[in-house]
Amino acid sequence: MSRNAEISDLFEEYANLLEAQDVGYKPQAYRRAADNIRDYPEDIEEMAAGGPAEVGRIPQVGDSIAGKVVEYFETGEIEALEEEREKLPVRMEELTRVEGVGPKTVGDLYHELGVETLDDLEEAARDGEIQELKGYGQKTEQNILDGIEFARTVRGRQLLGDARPVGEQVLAFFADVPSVGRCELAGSLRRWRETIGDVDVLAESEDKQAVVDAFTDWERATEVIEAGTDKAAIRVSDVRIDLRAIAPEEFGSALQYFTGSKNHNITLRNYAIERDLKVNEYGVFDVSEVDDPDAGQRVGERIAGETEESMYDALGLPLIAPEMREDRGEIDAAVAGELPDLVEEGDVRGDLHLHTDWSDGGYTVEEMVDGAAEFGLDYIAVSDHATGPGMVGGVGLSDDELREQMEAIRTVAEDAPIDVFAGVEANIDAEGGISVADDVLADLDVVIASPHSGLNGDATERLVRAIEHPSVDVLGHPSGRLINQRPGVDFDVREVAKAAAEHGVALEINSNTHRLDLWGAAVQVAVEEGASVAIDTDAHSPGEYRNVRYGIHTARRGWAEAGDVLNTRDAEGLREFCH
Ligand code: DGT
Ligand code: CA
Ligand code: CA
Ligand code: ZN
Repeated sequence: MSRNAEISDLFEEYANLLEAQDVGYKPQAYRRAADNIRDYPEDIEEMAAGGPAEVGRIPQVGDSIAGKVVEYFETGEIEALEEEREKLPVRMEELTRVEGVGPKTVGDLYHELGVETLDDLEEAARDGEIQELKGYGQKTEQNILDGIEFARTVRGRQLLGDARPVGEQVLAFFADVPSVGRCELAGSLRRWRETIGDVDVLAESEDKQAVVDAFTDWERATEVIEAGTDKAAIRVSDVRIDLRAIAPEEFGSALQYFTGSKNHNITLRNYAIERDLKVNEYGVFDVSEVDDPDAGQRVGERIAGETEESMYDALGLPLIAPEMREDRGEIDAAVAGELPDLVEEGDVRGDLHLHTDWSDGGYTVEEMVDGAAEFGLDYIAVSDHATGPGMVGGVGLSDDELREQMEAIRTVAEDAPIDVFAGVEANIDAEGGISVADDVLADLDVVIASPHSGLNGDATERLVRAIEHPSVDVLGHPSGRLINQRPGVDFDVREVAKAAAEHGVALEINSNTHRLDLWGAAVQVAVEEGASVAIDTDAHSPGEYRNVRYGIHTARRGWAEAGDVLNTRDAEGLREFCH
């Protein structure tokens, strides 16, 4: 995993600490370096292993900054940063999240009032201490007060892959709490959205207080944020978990409501109103005989609520899978009886994208094969990196090495318990060309082409050019985005999907939870255009095969059926597609 963002954050903090102490010009240099490190396509940790000169290849990163990068990976800290932190022991990142509070203000407020944290800041503002300071008026103080609440709520969104295991631990915890019946994840986590604001959990019980008490007493809770009579919020591993205890007859309606998305619920509610029905977290109510349906939450005759199926059924609709509840046409499709029969976790039979110690993976071909067999796959394609733009020196294979590896893979395949294909992950260069010789590509079974560094000019054109290459079978992580780190190239998904459908190329859903690339809305377009998708893990170790579920649920977010997914085919079917 790339640590570029981690280093980048440290340099941003360093820049802010310097600026807070009125150091001129240096902060700007560190900020520029931080930006470039964050966006640089090579792994900073690997570059640092090559020494400062290697790190210095990044634009705007001079000797002094490169030295600090190497120091950090060697010693675990940057001494200069530690010194500044000692001089100004404030929570810089947290405080500067308040709109209107920059590093200079943080410095002033620390020196004048001893403000170190958001709580300190709020107290100083409430006590009217800030408006007393030179250069700060009542208006500034009020702005700060207004901004604090928002700064508290915009804590960064967590990756699905970090939040999901926490949510599942909550379910396991409640499975052993006697007063709890049904227990389900709700919210964005149940929809498998790629980032999660907070984890929502619903627990069915006749004794709501007992559920709240058990939850807030959970040993994993590092903080109890709030606790009431029927709901509570705690923090576990930096993730906020909202719990609601629900009476049995309202469990289905609460689950429907709190699963969201908000926009799905709004569209569903409007659909219901046209039919004289009222939908909310307490049930579906027939309000045809009611004068004022808005007079209360539980007005009219209650016709559903105990299960989610009963909710949709009362509206004359089939159950809509949580992953589809994003208000992207799913209610119309349900009304028309045209909901897709979504791909399921057991449907995927092989993995086409994985790495071994021939490139940057940590395990041999045999180990990756055995791991795949153990995980239950029918086949894999070994697809190590080829050299090319964006590849760290030495990591990618040359054409000769690819031929050598191809032989080694064929040898392993002879005795393997599953089918093993020889593949490659070739780079798409800035012009849309492929970084491997055509004759080598032609001899490989599966060719993935992926962008790893910037594409010149029109990214759509470059990707389409790669798709048109006669040997390319899969377009790997098409945008190259890293969630919460870099946006990836901006391309016209529909155009790329059309080209992929025309040329028999599958678009990858990379299951690595930093990528999830393609994402749900893009998959939906791809499927509409008749393109296949390939759900791959990009595993660098056997343990990562299990990440495939994140890709499968992303495919479901894009309305994909098993038939839309290349690697639900058997080995023979795959061979045909890649021929
Ligand atoms: P998140 O937590 O930001 O990743 O996203 P969600 O979707 O989990 O949102 P959250 O936790 O604020 O609320 C959970 C669900 O509850 C949400 O998906 C829909 C429902 N909900 C919450 N607030 C509202 C609201 O004001 N209106 C409607 N219609 N639904 C809401
Ligand atoms: Ca949530
Ligand atoms: Ca919530
Ligand atoms: Zn890869």
